[in-house]
Amino acid sequence: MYLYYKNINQKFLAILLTHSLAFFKFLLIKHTNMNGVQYDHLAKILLLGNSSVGKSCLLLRYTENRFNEAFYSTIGVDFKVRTIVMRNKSIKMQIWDTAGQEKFRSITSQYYRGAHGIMMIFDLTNKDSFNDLDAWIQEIERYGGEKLAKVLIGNKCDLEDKRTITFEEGKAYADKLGMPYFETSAKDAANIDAGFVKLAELIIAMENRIDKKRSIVENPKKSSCCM
Ligand SMILES: Nc1nc2c(ncn2[C@@H]2O[C@H](COP(=O)(O)OP(=O)(O)O)[C@@H](O)[C@H]2O)c(=O)[nH]1
Ligand SMILES: [Mg+2]
Repeated sequence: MYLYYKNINQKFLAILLTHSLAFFKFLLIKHTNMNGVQYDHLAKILLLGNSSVGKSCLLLRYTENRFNEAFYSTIGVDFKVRTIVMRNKSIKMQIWDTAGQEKFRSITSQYYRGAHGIMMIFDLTNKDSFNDLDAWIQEIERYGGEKLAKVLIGNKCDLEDKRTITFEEGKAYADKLGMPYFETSAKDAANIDAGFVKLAELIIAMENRIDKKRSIVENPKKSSCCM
């Protein structure tokens, strides 16, 4: 009789152990990327803006701390990754550079799929790139919807004597659309981290808001109304 109970207990312990291991593995898979590095959030970020505003240079500076003097057209779709830690949470940023000719109408809706944030970039020395922002914003609203976090970047602030857009003009445009505004230089590595960190903060805040809304829909509070 004693042996019988001992066997049952062992079986129970074995089952418990197997299930615990499976649960642990599930947790690990959920928060682990393909290289085995853990992260708490994954954010798909798109760099948008006219050709030659400095998108590829900003990406290179932010992910590899390098700068390229030569202009080369991005061939195909390209993304780089950088993981940062904010308030004890790691955020893996998957940052996408636009493919080929960055004319706003040539970017397909496919590119926006699954995106969490947009870095909208213009060149402080090129008025056209600033004037085209309206068309870009329309495109983002059409394909990306309202759930996207956005920041506006005026790049090449090192070229102060060639500047054609003032800080006030850039800031007023961003304020009108409710976007944070940063002036950066990929060449001098100025203010780039601040722009990406702000975008990551907005993405997390937006995710938290969506999670909260979802939990309210899934667990609605019982009405206190009397019958
Ligand atoms: N002075 C200066 N030149 C920059 C800066 N960022 C990019 N460039 C130059 O602008 C050109 C276009 O940059 P690129 O990143 O290829 O533009 P993209 O078409 O938007 O990807 C290149 O010659 C870069 O060296 C910057 O912050 N300052
Ligand atoms: Mg490029």
